[in-house]
Amino acid sequence: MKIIFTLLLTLLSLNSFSINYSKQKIKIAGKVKKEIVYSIEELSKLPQTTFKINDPYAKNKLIAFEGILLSDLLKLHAKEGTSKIEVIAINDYKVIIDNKFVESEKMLLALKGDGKYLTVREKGPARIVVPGKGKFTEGKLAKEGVNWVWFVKTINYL
Ligand SMILES: Nc1nc2c(c(=O)[nH]1)N[C@H]1C(S)=C(S)[C@@H](COP(=O)(O)O)O[C@H]1N2
Ligand SMILES: [Mo]
Repeated sequence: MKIIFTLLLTLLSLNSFSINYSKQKIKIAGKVKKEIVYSIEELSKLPQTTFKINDPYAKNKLIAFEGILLSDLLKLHAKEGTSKIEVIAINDYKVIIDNKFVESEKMLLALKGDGKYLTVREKGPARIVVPGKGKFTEGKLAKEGVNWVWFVKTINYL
C-alpha cells in the first residue's frame, strides 16, 4: 500500500514537472510567413545546436546550452526583408536586435542546459544565450547582458 502511494506521488510530481516546462508557449509573429505558437517540446524538435557557455547568471559556470539558433528560427519564419527581431519576455522586458547581430553572434534560444530542460529558476523554459563571451565580469554583463533575455515569450520580426 505504501509503495503504491509513493508511486502515485512520484507520478503526480513528475506530471506537474512536465506541465511546468511545457506550459509556457513561445509566439513567433510580426513579419512572418505564418504566425505560430510553439510549445517547448515542439521547439525542441527543430534543429538543435549546442554551445558550451559560461553562464554569467550562474557564477560563470560552464554549461552546455542546447536549443535553436535564432538565425535558424529566422530562416524558418521571417519574411524576406526583415532586418530586426524584437524579443519580449514574460516580465515585459523587451529588446530589439539586428538580424546581422543575431547571425554573427550565433545567438541561441536555449531550452536545455547540460541535457536537462531549463527550469524557471534557471531562467527557462527558453532563454537567449550568446556563445564566445568567456567569463563575464559585472561591468561586462551590464553592457552585453542586454541581449541575454530570459523567460522569452514572444519573438517579432520587424
Ligand atoms: N526577461 C528579462 N531578461 C532580461 C532583463 C529583464 O529585465 N528581463 N534585463 C536585461 C538587461 S537590461 C540586462 S543588463 C541583463 C542583466 O540583467 P541583471 O543585471 O538584472 O541580471 O539581462 C537582460 N535580460
Ligand atoms: Mo541592463
